[in-house]
Amino acid sequence: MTAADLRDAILRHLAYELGTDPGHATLHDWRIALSLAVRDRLVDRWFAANSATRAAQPKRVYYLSMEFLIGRLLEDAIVNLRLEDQARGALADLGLELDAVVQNEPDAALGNGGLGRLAACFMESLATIGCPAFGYGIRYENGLFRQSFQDGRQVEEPEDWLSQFHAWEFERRDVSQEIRFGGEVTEKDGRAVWTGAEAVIAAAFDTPIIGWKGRWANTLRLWSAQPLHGFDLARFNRGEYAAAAEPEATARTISRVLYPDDTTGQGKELRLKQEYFFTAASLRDILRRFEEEGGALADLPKKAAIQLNDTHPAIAGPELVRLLHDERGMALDEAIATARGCLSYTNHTLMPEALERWSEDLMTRLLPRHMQLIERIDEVHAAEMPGRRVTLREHGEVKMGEIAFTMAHKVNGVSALHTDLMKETVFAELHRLHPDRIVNETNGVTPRRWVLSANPRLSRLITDVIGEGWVDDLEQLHQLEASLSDPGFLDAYAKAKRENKEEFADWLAAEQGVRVDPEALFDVQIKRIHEYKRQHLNILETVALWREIKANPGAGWVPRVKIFAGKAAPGYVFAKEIIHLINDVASVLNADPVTSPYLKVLFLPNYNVSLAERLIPAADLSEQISTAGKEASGTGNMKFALNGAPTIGTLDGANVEIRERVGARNFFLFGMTAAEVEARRAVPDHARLAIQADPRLGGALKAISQGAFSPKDRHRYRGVVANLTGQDYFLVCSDFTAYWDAQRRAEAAYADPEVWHRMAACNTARSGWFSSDRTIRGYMGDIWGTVPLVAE
Ligand code: NBG
Repeated sequence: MTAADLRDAILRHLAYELGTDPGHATLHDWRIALSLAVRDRLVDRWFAANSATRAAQPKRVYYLSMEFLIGRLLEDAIVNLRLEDQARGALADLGLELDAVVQNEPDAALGNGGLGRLAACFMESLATIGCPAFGYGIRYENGLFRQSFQDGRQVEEPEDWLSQFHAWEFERRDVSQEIRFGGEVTEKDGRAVWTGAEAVIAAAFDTPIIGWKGRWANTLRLWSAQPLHGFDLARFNRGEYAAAAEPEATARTISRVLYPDDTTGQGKELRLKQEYFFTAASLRDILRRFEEEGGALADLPKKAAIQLNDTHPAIAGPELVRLLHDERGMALDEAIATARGCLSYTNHTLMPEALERWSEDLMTRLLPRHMQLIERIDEVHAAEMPGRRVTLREHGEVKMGEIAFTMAHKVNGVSALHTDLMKETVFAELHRLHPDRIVNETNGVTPRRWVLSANPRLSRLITDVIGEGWVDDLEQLHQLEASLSDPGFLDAYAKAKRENKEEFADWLAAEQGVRVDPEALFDVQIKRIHEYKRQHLNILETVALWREIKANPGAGWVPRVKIFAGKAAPGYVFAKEIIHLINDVASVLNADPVTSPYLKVLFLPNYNVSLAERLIPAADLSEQISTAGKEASGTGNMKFALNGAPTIGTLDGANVEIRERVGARNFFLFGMTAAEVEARRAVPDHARLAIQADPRLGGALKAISQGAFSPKDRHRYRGVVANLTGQDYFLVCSDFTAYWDAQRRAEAAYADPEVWHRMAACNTARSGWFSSDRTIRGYMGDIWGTVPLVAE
């Protein structure tokens, strides 16, 4: 396809799909027209992959996930179809710039954090590798909330990404499932019959996901909840308009928002309904496909690898048993074994409170048959494993982590450390019973999005030096090793980073009205706000540094911009206070004429994939400072390393593996290990001891508690300070001094450009292992037993 062909296709779509002529087209219209023109090419590849799959009838992968944080899709499609030059040329002919058009697309906010972004990277890698796969999830109308700040406080607004035409999905009116809740279980001819009382329709919307060079494409199928019967005409005619629309409103609630506040009973019920809704619809879809291909039910595990992304779809175990046993008459033991042969489960957190538990009351009310089956599965498991202590229910609650584990043939952690800790902590007893079940698959990220398209300057440089094979064989980055002592290469590397920083600074000035100096060290912490991730450790160090600079402004400080971004869960009060504190500190510091040339603080609102793509290539220093043992893996850490931002971090999650690979000299390590954390917690008064030992920490806490950053409301941070000086469960105080020292080491390195750029380039050259292609190959070999196909 030439640029002229693409231009003609754009004009055709503009006229015949949008009904607009070029004289009246807005940026939005051009973006849709371009998307449709690119989509045409993508659909051809999609059909080719689908027909190859139909012909081969291979084992397919089904990735069930509550989140798919896919972000923008147009650029991905253009890059993977290698249409970049054509798109630039076509748009130039039309007087437009590709970047502006691409950035007009809203992010698909169908996820929250690492778990959802991992699912998106996996979908792209599956397509690049040519592994036949479906992603299954929910088509949230409003996704995750949109974040803004009011007087420094987080405000949540509904995300309306679907209010615009979404060019990448196809509604499948012929594919839908009826999903039921509640009701009762009766018996007929010795079989349980569940008659659900409430019903909704799960309607399918398909998005093609294209791999590198368009070699393969898979489907992301998202379910939307719709009412069984449209609206109630009789009530409408009686003038009860709102009541007439009620069934529709109630049904739509299920696919409205991601993670509705579940601190209330209603919120919990809605969440469980969402989980069952998409899991049940997906399993039926999988069985339908299998049955159409005419296999014997016992062979299901040969044809379907169903991956549960965290516990959200854990109800898949009991549901699949129900579909096989109740609805298809397979013996219970066999149904359990067959389901287990298909299912595998990824654990993404060791935080016990994050492993889902549902009250038996709620389960019995919403899913009465599943509750019975969970009891039966528990009995069967107990019979298989004499002497077992673990149960699937406890204290009136159903334990979804244990159900997922028991019903899976493989369970994986997402980094080496996390997998070891899983064996020792949350799943110790289950691991003892099933010593071969837990495996590790360290996370990865797709280099197409996170290097090639996010960082074109660096990508060009890499390709100039080693050719473009690295794009789908990221270990080839090792070939850069030979250039690490070449001053010409390091200069070019530094120049690319410098230009990325300038571009980011320009964007900041234009979009946020903030000026930063691209010479300064860009120190970046972007991720969900959580106490274990310790954004408050970072801001405490910032306050301490500010006080030092103020006391001694002429001491040759290395200018630094601290950049934060991230959302706090709407019900997580403490996380919201951390956001407020960072914003308050920023107001004071940025207005301080003495210190602001050396130290600025920014909290960018509404963190999303697009912001990460903009910021990571411009970052100098990557903040990965969680309390050791708490961050399962991290994937942002990998993106920073690949893009040449060394890590300041603890020995947690995948940081451990990053440090092993990039080399200890190219990583600013600090803090306690997971084992030391446990020991430290046992020391009475650990926070007070740490504060006494480090006057900088004491001074920073005092400034905050005396209202230095909240002069009109001096006690605003009393709670935060009390937490830190009291229990300090996440050991912010105990790690403070080590963190402070590591920051000074980072500064000293940054002050010597030669040292710094070499260190940064080492991070790029040695991070090739963190490709999600490598991760997916691991799942294919260790868990799924699937092989790639080739499309004609
Ligand atoms: C997150 C972990 C991260 C990890 C991602 C992807 C959840 C529940 N877990 O450390 O916190 O990188 O999962 O595995 O979102």
